[in-house]
Amino acid sequence: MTVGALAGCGSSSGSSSSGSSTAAQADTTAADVTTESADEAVSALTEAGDTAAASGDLITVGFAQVGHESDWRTASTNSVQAALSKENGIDLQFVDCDNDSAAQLDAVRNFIQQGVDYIVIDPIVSTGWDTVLTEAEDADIPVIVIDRTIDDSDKYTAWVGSEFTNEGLAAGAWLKAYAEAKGISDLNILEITGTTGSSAEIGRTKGFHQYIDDNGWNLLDSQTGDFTQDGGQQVMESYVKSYAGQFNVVICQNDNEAFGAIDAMDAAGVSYGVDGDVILISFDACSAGLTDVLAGKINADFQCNPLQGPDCLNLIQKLEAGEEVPKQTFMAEPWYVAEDILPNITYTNNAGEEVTEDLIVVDQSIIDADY
Ligand code: GYE
Repeated sequence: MTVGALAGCGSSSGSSSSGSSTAAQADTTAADVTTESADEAVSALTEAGDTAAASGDLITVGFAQVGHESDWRTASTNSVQAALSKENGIDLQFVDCDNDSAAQLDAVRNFIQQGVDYIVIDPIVSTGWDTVLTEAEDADIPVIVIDRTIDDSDKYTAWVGSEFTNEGLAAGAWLKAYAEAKGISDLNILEITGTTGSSAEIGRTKGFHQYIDDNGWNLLDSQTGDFTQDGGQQVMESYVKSYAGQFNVVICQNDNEAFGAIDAMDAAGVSYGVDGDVILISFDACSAGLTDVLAGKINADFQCNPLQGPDCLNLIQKLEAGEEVPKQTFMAEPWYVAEDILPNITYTNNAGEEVTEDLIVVDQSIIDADY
């Protein structure tokens, strides 16, 4: 790719043409180099030229990732890193924000300062974004949001992710139908939520609570496990003490929390899953989660697809080509269950449409193909 093409690539995306500015920067660096011998001068110039060529050929992307709190997150990071690769023409800067919202804002500001071509954000929390997104807009850097949503600003180019409220609604619809099929009339529920203020937590809670409210189910308690195994275990350890013998449903907002809850229930001698006293519900459906579904430990697992890397690449390529991109892209996600009792569930989704969706009984081939 030539510098001319690079300038084109910058302008077609509406971003600053950082490809050519990188080359210009390298020239300056080369000109500024002070060396003691002609050989050193030549080698310094060559190095600077190589650097310009190497980075100038690539589209620069900064990715501010949530952290590394779960299996889901690992799959998400791997997917983005595999798609936004040098082979695909992208120089990716990856920042793990370790679930720290302030660090995530800093990472994005740092990308803006560097003048990257694109910024990808998986927002830890859904609010507090308008100022930094305005800064990115002023710098002409398109922002692609993946997975979790930004709810207090529309100053981003595109978002790709999941409809979290539908995940919660589907969990509620499944629990209602499952309890009816099993002849269970009283539902006493303990909830372990995800990171407070994340759109994944907000949507799953909203959807599931609609079923709690509409059906008069008893929500004994709801506390955050921060989407981690440790968090899930700690909350469940306190639940088994405070609510011993009083609960028959545990809903964890991700698989890692469910693994922690399983350890705590095992230690307390509480039986759960297909043959147990407690119905265990989870979200994510990562391969370790589905392994527990197959083993009958988790009754139902509502998938949230973390493989957004290819969509992200596709969006960048379209923007590079000057094409319009959709503001929102939703991932397709199936619902997984342990028992072959209900073929499907019907519910009114977050868009107000009545939908009937299949329930898939997990087998080993599904786990092998999973992330
Ligand atoms: O469910 C959880 C992760 O944002 C959808 O974050 C994602 C959630 C996912 O840590 O495992």
